[in-house]
Amino acid sequence: MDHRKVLHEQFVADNETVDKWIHSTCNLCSVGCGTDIAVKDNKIIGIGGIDEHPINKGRLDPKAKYQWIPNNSKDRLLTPMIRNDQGDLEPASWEEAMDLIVRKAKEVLKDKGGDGVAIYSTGQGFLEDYYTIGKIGRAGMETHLLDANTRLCTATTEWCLIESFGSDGVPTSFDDVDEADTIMLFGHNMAETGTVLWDRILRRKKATGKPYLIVVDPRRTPTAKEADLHLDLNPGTNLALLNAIQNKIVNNEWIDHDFINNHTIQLDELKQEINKWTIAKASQITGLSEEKITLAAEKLGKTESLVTTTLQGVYQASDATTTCLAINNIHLMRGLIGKPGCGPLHMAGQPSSSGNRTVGGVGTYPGNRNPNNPKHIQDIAALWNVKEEDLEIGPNKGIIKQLELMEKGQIQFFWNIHTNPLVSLPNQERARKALEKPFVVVQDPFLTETTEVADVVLPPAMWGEKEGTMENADRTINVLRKAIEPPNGVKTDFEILVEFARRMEFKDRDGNPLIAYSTPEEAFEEWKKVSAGRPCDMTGMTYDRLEKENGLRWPCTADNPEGKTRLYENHFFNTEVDYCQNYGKDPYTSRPLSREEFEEMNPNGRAVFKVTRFGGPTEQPRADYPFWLNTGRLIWHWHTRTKTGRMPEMEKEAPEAFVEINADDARNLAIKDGEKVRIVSPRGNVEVPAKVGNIMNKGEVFVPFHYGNFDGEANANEMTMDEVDPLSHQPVLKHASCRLEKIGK
Ligand SMILES: Nc1nc2c(c(=O)[nH]1)N[C@H]1C(S)=C(S)[C@@H](COP(=O)(O)OP(=O)(O)OC[C@H]3O[C@@H](n4cnc5c(=O)[nH]c(N)nc54)[C@H](O)[C@@H]3O)O[C@H]1N2
Ligand SMILES: Nc1nc2c(c(=O)[nH]1)N[C@H]1C(S)=C(S)[C@@H](COP(=O)(O)OP(=O)(O)OC[C@H]3O[C@@H](n4cnc5c(=O)[nH]c(N)nc54)[C@H](O)[C@@H]3O)O[C@H]1N2
Ligand SMILES: [Mo]
Repeated sequence: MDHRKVLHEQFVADNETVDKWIHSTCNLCSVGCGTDIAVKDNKIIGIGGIDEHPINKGRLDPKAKYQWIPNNSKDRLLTPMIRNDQGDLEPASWEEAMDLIVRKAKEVLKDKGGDGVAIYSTGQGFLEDYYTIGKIGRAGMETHLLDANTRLCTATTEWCLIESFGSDGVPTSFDDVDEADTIMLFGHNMAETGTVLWDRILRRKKATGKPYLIVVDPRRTPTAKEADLHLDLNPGTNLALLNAIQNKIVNNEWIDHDFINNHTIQLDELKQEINKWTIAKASQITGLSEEKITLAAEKLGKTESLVTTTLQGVYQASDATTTCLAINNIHLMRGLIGKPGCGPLHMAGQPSSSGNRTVGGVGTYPGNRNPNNPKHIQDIAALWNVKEEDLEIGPNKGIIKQLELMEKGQIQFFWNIHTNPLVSLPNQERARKALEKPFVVVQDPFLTETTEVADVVLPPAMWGEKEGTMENADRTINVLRKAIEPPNGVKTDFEILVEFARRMEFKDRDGNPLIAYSTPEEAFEEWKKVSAGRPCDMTGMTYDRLEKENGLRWPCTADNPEGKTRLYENHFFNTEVDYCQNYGKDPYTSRPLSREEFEEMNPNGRAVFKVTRFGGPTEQPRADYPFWLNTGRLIWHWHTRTKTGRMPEMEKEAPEAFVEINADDARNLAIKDGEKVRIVSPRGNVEVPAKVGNIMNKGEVFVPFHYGNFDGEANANEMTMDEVDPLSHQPVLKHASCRLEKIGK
């Protein structure tokens, strides 16, 4: 396997002949590139980009080319494990493992009811898995404690879309990036985290000069280097910048009065807030020059078409949801939404995190339904043939809240599916202690930091070995066919969930099994009925169409069989009182608004300007901790590296953690390039080599968060903060304070 060749975007092990190519989708990142998997003798031997796939037109990300290597890894788990009395994990049969899990779940349910059990899943699985999790979670275990790593990822996307437009679902699609005159990438390092989409933008820019690119990021990232205008603002000051920009646009009358009058409400309320935001005030807070802010406001105020992307520099920052609301406001005041090349493109990160939100495995309710609207709950009860009172309806509890409930001894059964929280959660020491308390099931193909606290480990089949669908960041549903049979000893996530439901004897109101389907395709067919009439309607899709037509965007119905490139083309939003996904929350206290309050606001199909009051980061650099700590991604690695850490080609590029420091700071602290330093935050510390240069501004450092799963590695999350955004409950992973200590060599 050492010598491989790249043929255009096909990538096959050397000297191998391919028996067959199987239709699939890349499982790294939310772009959702169509891929074919090369198979020989029931082994994956390579991958190729699908030329006709509209999203990637054959292109592949560097990591994607190796994503089948971990499947063949020698250290894959091929049998369940149970922790024995000595505290060690030891191999067990599926029968023993499932039996123990079911016994424990029943015990906790009997003792604590649904408040005692939680499922923490993922944005990297299949829609059919998520739908099953939602159904057995709500109607089987009657718990409201459903969450996923999407809480760390794109919970903010969901909330900002609900607040402004009435429901989740990104208004734009990737097709719009091909038409926009201006693209603003806000806290989004697309060159490293969405390489194929980035390539699409850069090719057009090189050929036509368009789009004008604005990049907002405190670091000089590879993305920022291509920008026409790079705004390297102070960390955590996104909203200060956007408030001044909103003010400038409104006061210069660069606004679309007809659109505002006919299709929006509450601009006057917004004006009262943003009127305070002069360019000078924003300049003082953001550290950007007045000229730069003015230029940005002019560009955004005058461009005829605009796509704005947001990602972790917004979602994992303070004022996360409100910052996105400000971006929605700018699109609304300019009327730049629901038309070609226009609209906010609030990104997803993981390959199917949007899908989990859509079908309700993650604390949402299936089909963008409103937990506070009894009619919607009646709908779900009727569709599932369960009693309304048996559907657990409770306030959404994010993972940080769940940690608190573990600390208190309330959550006693915690099922962790397809995520590695003991690397990826903030404030690791707290997370570790909390996760040591309940009975923990971990479903993962490898031993990880999280399996260290597991009572039972279940080994799942991996990508390429199972069938299902995924929803990418622009509402495209792709189908992934099973390329090979999984290795002996593992089961698919879907099979495990269905088996659990059977053993738990979950029933509908007629005494029939709650989960009546047994294949992913049957689950998809059932889900389609649940989606009918809702924003995410998928009744027009079939697995066959998804394969033949290389993905379809929702909504996709009999009337509209090709799916929708963009939402709200008629400028009618999902804010009717009985259609909307939520009545929204008070932005400062996060108190849910009542139906009466929503009716009083009376949006009735119009979009809502939300007031965007700046709060700023709570933990700020100070004497003991004078630096900003920023964390994030490298092009070479995927999250906690359980996959890319097993790809020699990627490991070679970035084998260990490091800290990026500004050259002036390094000189002041007498730290040389490559020298080891200790980074200390109020919560923990790590020791890593320094990378000295000009990527960072003075007073700011950056540590990639990909390390910590393998022995002796430095985990950035020992230092990060578990404070959350009040609306989306997403943790502020991008900003904490720290100091640097020179330790030499
Ligand atoms: N190579 C690779 N690609 C990936 C992934 C991966 O692990 N590796 N993961 C996928 C997933 S799940 C996700 S969520 C996405 C994430 O994709 P991105 O959000 O693009 O990646 P990050 O590096 O987390 O953060 C983006 C930028 O936010 C900036 N930032 C920090 N603070 C601020 C601030 O206050 N304001 C602004 N405007 N910017 C700030 C950081 O400097 C950083 O460059 O990537 C997806 N793609
Ligand atoms: N400091 C800091 N922390 C962060 C971030 C940051 O920017 N900074 N970003 C956050 C974000 S946006 C994200 S998305 C998270 C990601 O964090 P995680 O979700 O914890 O990271 P992954 O490494 O993707 O974990 C996926 C796990 O699923 C396993 N797995 C692989 N395939 C399968 C399968 O088919 N079935 C099952 N059951 N398991 C499988 C893998 O081995 C791995 O252990 O990290 C978050 N944490
Ligand atoms: Mo993410």
